[in-house]
Amino acid sequence: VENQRTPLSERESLTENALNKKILSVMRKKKSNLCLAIDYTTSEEVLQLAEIAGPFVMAIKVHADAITDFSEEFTRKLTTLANDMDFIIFEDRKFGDTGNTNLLQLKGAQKIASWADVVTVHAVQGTDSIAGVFRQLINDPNYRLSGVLLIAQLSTKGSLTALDGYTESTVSIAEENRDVISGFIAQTRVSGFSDLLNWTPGVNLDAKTDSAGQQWRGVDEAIDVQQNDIIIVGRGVTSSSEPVQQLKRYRRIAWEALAKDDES
Ligand code: 5FU
Repeated sequence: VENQRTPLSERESLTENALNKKILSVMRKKKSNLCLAIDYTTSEEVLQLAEIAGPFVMAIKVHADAITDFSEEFTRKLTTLANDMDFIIFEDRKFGDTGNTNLLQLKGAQKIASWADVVTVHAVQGTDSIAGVFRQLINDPNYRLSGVLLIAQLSTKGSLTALDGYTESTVSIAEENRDVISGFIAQTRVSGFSDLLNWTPGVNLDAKTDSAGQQWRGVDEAIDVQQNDIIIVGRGVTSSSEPVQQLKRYRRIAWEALAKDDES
């Protein structure tokens, strides 16, 4: 089958990309392919849940520009938690402009390149505005940033990423720049390269839509059928009155589904 997943135990040695080597090792150590999307609007709420979630997740995703009291103190605390609890910090900024502007924004008010391990980038602006600029920061030891996820498919209803050729063109950009681009945001597995990781949002075990464009499906669909590597879960956990129970639930179901590859 095209774009079939390689068992996790074989992936690390097949991977050159430094960020993905780290991610794969964290995943195996913590037995987790769960990334938690914490879309709370105050620093305190985000940090509180990050601390609780730390043991169960391999990554925590934030939207810095949704945090109303965002500050350097917040990112200092978040990076300390990430270092102590071994999770990846993922800023879902979705950069999508000229290379020069992308660079200004990465170093700008929020200093994203200084605290995020990985950021999302739209493919729409083309290779020259992506690869060189991000490579420059990723290779600079003064910045924490170590990888990029390209948006190959959005989870939203009616997304234009479904237009003919868009996803395929995105995948080509990634496959040709695998030192910088460590994977995709997608709904289904989009590349046959086993060193590119497929992260998938739009996962919820108890709801299908949010009436604002989001489309959710279950973990079996996302991991078994659509062959993704990592699930990104937001409100399935963050809107629950029992977040720890939900974290354990999503982590267990997603890990069991992924670990099946290594048994067969
Ligand atoms: F690129 C994408 C996408 O295609 N769909 C998404 O939902 C990103 N996301 C993010 O994942 C979105 O911005 C949220 O931060 C998160 C999903 O959270 P939810 O609460 O599970 O919908």
